[in-house]
Amino acid sequence: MMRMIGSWRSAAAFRVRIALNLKGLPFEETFIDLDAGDQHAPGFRAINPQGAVPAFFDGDGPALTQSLAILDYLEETHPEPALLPREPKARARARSLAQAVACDSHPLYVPRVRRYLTDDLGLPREAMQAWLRHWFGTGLATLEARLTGEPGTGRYC
Ligand SMILES: N[C@@H](CCC(=O)N[C@@H](CS)C(=O)NCC(=O)O)C(=O)O
Repeated sequence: MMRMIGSWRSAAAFRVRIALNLKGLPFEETFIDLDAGDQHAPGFRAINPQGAVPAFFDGDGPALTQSLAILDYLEETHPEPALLPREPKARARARSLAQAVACDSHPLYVPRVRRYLTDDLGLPREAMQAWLRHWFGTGLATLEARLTGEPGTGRYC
């Protein structure tokens, strides 16, 4: 049985949940509360020392972590229906779009970064929210520009 530890509003967990559903793979999901700090509990740190969701299990552990690595695992173990196009340049483009979000914009506004800005650097809440809006906004603007302008864009992303 496949199993995921996620969180209801986690973008990284959404990536894996969407892939599992697209591939029609049954799975169980348990949620932890990131606002309550469940990701720092010793029990969860033993599963993922990074203190981040998703943590994914296909049968026995240890858990697989990092959403894009989990997507690769699902693609390799359950190739159909494929998440990636077949043609190498189209595959590179799909990966580039995924990495633009998962590697460049999303890491800038995860809870641990937001908390560091307010609790460690003493930034007022409004300044932290301006940071959040800035990186969310530039990330989404890039994605939108690419999806609008690039010939490879299909119906869904
Ligand atoms: N690059 C990782 C990101 C994992 C991540 O940061 N997840 C967030 C939720 S979307 C999290 O658990 N954050 C906990 C924290 O920042 O304290 C992935 O794609 O799986």
